[in-house]
Amino acid sequence: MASEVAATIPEFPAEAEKQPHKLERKWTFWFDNQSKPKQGAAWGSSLRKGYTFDTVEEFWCLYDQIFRPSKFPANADFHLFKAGVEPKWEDPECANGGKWTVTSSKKPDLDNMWLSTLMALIGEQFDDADEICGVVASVRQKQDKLSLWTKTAANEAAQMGIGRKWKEVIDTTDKISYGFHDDSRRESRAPRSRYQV
Ligand code: MGP
Repeated sequence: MASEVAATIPEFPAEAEKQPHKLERKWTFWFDNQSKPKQGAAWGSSLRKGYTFDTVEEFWCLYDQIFRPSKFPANADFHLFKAGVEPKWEDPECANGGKWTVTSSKKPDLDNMWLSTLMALIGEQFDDADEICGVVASVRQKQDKLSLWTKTAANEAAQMGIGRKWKEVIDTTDKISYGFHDDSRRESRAPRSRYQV
């Protein structure tokens, strides 16, 4: 009898299966709370580097504990960038880049699109992963937005591929636009649309 029972009980997971699940690369969360801006403070003065992680388990722990945009008041920005890349135009990986942007007037949409994008990034679902810098969720009074930052704005084919894939990931059929950081730098307003998909 005892041996029959033993035969039906599944074996405990092997030691290797208990190891954390390693991601392809390291990622860093950043946070910028501008809800109470200091007068005259330079852009980026409230930008803070959060946690760097490289396992699936750490990702879920961080996501559950902290990084859910809708929990935050307006004028907060959340970022997930490749480790070593700062979410700034000044970073060498971003300097010649740009961003795809999607807007949302509903908080749950922002959270859903944010999570889908995070999973696609850490799961390396973009073919041209080298082109990706990271993603920014911007919580705003009127309209939230999500921006996917890429590296080589002038490479239209690469950006169009990424834009199409991102629309699948966030499950939208709305048109999305791509702007160059260079234009934002020069024009100091939302960049004009260079590509659409
Ligand atoms: P933004 O945050 O990219 O525009 O830049 P957005 O999100 O359309 O505007 P918001 O009001 O909804 O936040 C807004 C302004 O912030 C720019 O015009 C710059 O003055 C400054 N800024 C933004 N970024 C991402 C950078 C950056 O990377 N470097 C520097 N130096 N300034 C920046």
